[in-house]
Amino acid sequence: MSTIQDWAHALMNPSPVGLIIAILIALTIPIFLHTVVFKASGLTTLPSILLLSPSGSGKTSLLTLFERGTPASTHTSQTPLAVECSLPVGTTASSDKYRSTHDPTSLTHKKFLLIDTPGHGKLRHHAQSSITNPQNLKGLIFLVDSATLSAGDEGLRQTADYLHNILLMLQKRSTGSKAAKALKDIPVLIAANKMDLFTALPAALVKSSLEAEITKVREARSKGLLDSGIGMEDEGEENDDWLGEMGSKEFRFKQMEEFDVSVEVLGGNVCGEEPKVDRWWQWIAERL
Ligand SMILES: Nc1nc2c(ncn2[C@@H]2O[C@H](COP(=O)(O)OP(=O)(O)OP(=O)(O)O)[C@@H](O)[C@H]2O)c(=O)[nH]1
Ligand SMILES: [Mg+2]
Repeated sequence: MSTIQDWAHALMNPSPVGLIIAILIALTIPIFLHTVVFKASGLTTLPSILLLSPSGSGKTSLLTLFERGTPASTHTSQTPLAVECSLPVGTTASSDKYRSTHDPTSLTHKKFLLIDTPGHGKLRHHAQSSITNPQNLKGLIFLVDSATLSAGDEGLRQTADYLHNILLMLQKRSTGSKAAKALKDIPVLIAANKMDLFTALPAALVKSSLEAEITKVREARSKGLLDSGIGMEDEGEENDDWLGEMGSKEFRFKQMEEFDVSVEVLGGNVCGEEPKVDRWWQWIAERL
């Protein structure tokens, strides 16, 4: 009987050690929960948009325009570059769509990270590693120089080649492992740049010539694989490298929807008398 009473006394009496332990627990649990939950939700990094394209199509110019309001003169980039940008006045991020206009948070503009990558053939691994290890990646902007995309142009072939590889990477992500699938699908904007030049193709034509050229790239790739004997013994392997709908004659960007990759083509220009980039801003805003 007395032992029970002793226990009860010990429990009820304020002891300094018990007090300190209680205070420590009360203070550390919220901090611990905050770090664990916050890290897991990925909110520690800003939403980011990745810029990529062959060299000279205007990525760095676009980055400086978005950051400062005017495009600066540029040199061929050799390293990736990330800058913090905020949506311009008048565009609302889709995640803020239901906020009241009087909400003070809507006065501070939605921030995001714009990542420029080098377009040179030997430096494209930077862009590719950003896709395979995305950090809160919300979208991909593939910039093209609309003035170099006429039929038979070397620029068209190179652009289609790079775009084919990027789309294939995205397609493989969506058909790949469960972990890759759990990552959010990454939408693609094909920004048809340099519309100020009179030799530039209109956006609709940029789209159709890229589709036609990717059809050729896709065919050449699958022939190359067959000739080299890769994938002969294993049908499944070979099919993995076919972009878009299996067995389709012509490649269409629409075929990417099957893999949850949306592709949109919008025209604009970074340089020239007056930059025209509002539709690209709108596209970004809808993804944030
Ligand atoms: N006329 C015209 N020229 C442009 C436009 N956008 C970019 N340029 C020019 O295109 C050239 C190449 O631009 P960059 O921004 O350096 O190209 P980049 O894509 O960063 O190239 P890399 O860094 O080599 O991958 C520059 O001389 C720009 O002035 C545009 O809308 N219209
Ligand atoms: Mg550059």
